[in-house]
Parts: sequence; C-alpha cells; structure tokens
Amino acid sequence: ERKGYRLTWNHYHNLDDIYDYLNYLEVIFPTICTVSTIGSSVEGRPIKLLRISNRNPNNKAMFVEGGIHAREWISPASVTYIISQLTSNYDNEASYIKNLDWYFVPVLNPDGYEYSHNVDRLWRKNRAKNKISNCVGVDLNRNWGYDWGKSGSSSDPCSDTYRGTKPFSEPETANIANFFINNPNIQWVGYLSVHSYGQNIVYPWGAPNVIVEDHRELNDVGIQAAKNIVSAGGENYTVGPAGTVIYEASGISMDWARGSQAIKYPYSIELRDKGDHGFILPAEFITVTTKEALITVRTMAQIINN
Ligand code: ING
Ligand code: ZN
Repeated sequence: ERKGYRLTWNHYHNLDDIYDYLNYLEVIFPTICTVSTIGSSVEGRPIKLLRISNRNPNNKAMFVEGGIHAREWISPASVTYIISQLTSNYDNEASYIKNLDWYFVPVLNPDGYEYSHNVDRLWRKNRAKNKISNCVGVDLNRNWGYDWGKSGSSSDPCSDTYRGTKPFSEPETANIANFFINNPNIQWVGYLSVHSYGQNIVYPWGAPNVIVEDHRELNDVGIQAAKNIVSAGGENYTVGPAGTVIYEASGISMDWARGSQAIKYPYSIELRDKGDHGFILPAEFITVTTKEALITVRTMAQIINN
C-alpha cells in the first residue's frame, strides 16, 4: 500500500491523490489523525474516513461529508483543504477546534467521482446498475432514511434525482448510516454536507415540512458564517432553510442528520459559483472557494462548541 503523498489546491485531483493524502496525514500526524475505511462503493472502491482528534474523552463531534455528487469537484477539494488547515497548525488552534472530534469523508461517492473524471464530467449519481431500467445510478442525496420518497425526489431511474428502491438501498449511504449506528457513543453536535453550486448555506428541512423549531439558532450560525466570509473578502452566501432557499428535496443527508440522528446543527453548503461556470468551476477559483468552506466550518465550530 502507498504510504501517501501531500496534496495541492491549484488543480482538481483524482480519487487516488485524495486517498494518498489521507494516508500521508496519518503518517505525519499520528497523534491526531486516523484513517479508516467504513465500507465500499457499488464498484468496490473504499469509502475513507479521516478522524482528527486530540482524544479528549469529553469532546463533541462534527461530521463533514464531501463528494456525494460526482461532478461537484470543488466539494472534495474543499473538504481536503479544511483538513489541511486544521492539521497543519493543530497545536495552536482554538480550544473550540481542538475539543471537537472531526470526522471527514472527503469523497462519499468515489465511483461517481472517478466516472466524472474519466467519462462524463457532469455525472451526479453513484454508478449502481438499476434492475428496472438501463439507466445507471442513484442520487445519493435522495437515498437517506428520513422522509425518504417524498417530493423533491424521483422514482425514475433515469432521473438525476432518482431516490433508489428504498432508504439506504445504496452501499455509499448505508456505510455512513452504519458508521453512526456502530458508534453510538460519539456525541454528534454538527453535520455539514458540502456541495456546489449556488452560494447558499442552508439548514433543515429540505423535505416539505414545517419550519424546523429552532430555525433561529440555526439561522444565526449560517448568517455569522456568511458575514465572516464577506469580511475575509469572499463572496456572498444566502442563508435559510434548504427547501426555501434552494428547492424541495427529500431523503437528503442533512435532514437525516437532524431527523434521525438528532444532531443539533446540521447544514449543507453550496459553494461557488452562481452559475457562470456552474459545476465546471475553473481551477483558478479553487483556493478562494475552499477558503470560504473553511470559514464556514470554523464559524460552525466556534458557535457550536464554545
Ligand atoms: N444541490 C443539492 C441537491 O442535493 C440541496 C441541494 C442540498 C437541497 C441540501 C436540499 C438540501 O440537490 C446540489 N447542487 O446537489
Ligand atoms: Zn450536490
């Protein structure tokens, strides 16, 4: 097995580069970084998870998931950038960072990610063969087990928002759910699903639902993140409930985080841009965009874990 290699953020990387980087971090930061494989994709690729922790037993935990949609390349780039920044100067980080256990899955949909690099740049779903159709793939952000099958998802295997045959029908989503089930002692407090594009910071519900009861608290964190991004010279991000700010969507990871896992602060972010380039965000925008993602995560941690 390759012992790993460092990563860059001046161009987009394939899956091997990203997984090599996780291995590299475990080698050079063995006291805080742990890499594990929480399961496999449809095509048998590992789904890798990086934990960053000072092993304080009282820590609460934050989960950050990237690359659920294949073509949103800025998402794995941002999650790996966040990882690089938290690890590079870890000892000098604020206590609200160090007294969290961080769990990162940079590429939740590795088959789709590779397919979007090698075959079809605009591929979104996983690469599951569907029994009832020749169309390939399930939308992994419509396959989660909370409010699965409601509006904002499709029963048509040819649709880009095909929900699959049942909740967690896909190994990629089931692996994450099983990780939560198998680790009942982790004190989850935050969840972030990283997407592009549109420049939005959103919270539940995506599914057609009444407004979440603590929407003011959730909104405050989003607004503070958006303000911090602008203060740092970044772009404007719109904050609000997902179903209002973006569009209705059911069976999404963020709603599962709140609805099924009772995580207090669940968010999704849609990174740059607002449509000029859309999913095909040129590499020259990677560094500025990943900084906005980092500010969002730091703001979440600061408010959630103080
Ligand atoms: N957008 C998200 C999608 O899954 C979304 C939008 C995210 C809606 C979270 C609701 C909640 O369709 C992209 N770009 O994937
Ligand atoms: Zn997406």
